[in-house]
Amino acid sequence: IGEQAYLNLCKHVLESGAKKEDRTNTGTYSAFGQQMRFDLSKGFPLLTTKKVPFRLVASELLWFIKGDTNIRFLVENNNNIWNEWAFKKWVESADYFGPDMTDFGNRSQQDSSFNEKYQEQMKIFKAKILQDSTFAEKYGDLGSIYGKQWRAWKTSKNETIDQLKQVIESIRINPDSRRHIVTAWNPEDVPSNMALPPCHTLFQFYVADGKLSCQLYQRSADIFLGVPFNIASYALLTHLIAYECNLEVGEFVHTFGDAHIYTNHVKQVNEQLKREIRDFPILRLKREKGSIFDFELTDIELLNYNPHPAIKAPIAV
Ligand code: UFP
Repeated sequence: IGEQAYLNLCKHVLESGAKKEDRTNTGTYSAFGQQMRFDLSKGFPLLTTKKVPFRLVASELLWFIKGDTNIRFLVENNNNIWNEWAFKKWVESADYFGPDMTDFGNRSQQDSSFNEKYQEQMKIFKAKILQDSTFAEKYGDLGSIYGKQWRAWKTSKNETIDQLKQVIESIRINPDSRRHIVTAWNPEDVPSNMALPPCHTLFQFYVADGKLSCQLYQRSADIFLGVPFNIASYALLTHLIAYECNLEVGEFVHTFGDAHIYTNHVKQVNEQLKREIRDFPILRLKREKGSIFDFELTDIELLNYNPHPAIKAPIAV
């Protein structure tokens, strides 16, 4: 339970995980079908054994909730976590005239002179996204990712389903229902219309004793870099949906398919395992009333977060 559950998962995968090759050719230690639980009434589960950038978690989640799939909103909020996916579309298009950017993810990590060129093109790309709305419409949009599936799932009759609004309605009207589900996994859109087939695949809400709990099924999990972020994101989502439904927060249950540690993260994980757990911070939603669909970043406040320093690691692309 709590942060110890995360550290235990790390230990378990390092000690007993299967050595497995993967799409990115990095290699992983992997375990299938794991679970962690966080009692949200006992603090907000932002890991303390290393610093996790909450601001990025919050702005990405608000972006999903708005149903936005264009990186412009994120870039405006100085959140660059989705830039590479949009950048890829641009550098592979006929509108791009800069130096060759093939395989930029790997090359920028291995070749410093290429990395300079890449950083320069990325800077140009970001500036165009911010300044040129036609360009942003064309190259900033990531297609059928989370925001789209949550808020405007496309049906075979060419209508849309707002899963998030529907699940909020169903929690309010029929809290005991066992059907409070939102799915991001749309077989029709995987993989051709998607930058990345959704990692956080499906989530379900549950109400008991006036408390809202949430369980996420994450099909694939980069335990060191992705998971700390994913825990915080779904914990925040649970808080926001609870606020919207006038409920207290219960538990966040995080269930995994392939939970893996990349071989080039092992050193970092071992360093983190040596650190002592501190108290979780407190989340405060500053709005007295209103809807989460109008929330802004400034409405979300995190108090008493005193983590150990961040630990850097290469991201697998
Ligand atoms: N990944 C996460 N969490 C996320 C996200 C990605 O852990 O929110 F978007 C990791 C999991 C995996 C990789 O290491 O990204 C996705 O690769 P694949 O599609 O091959 O599972």
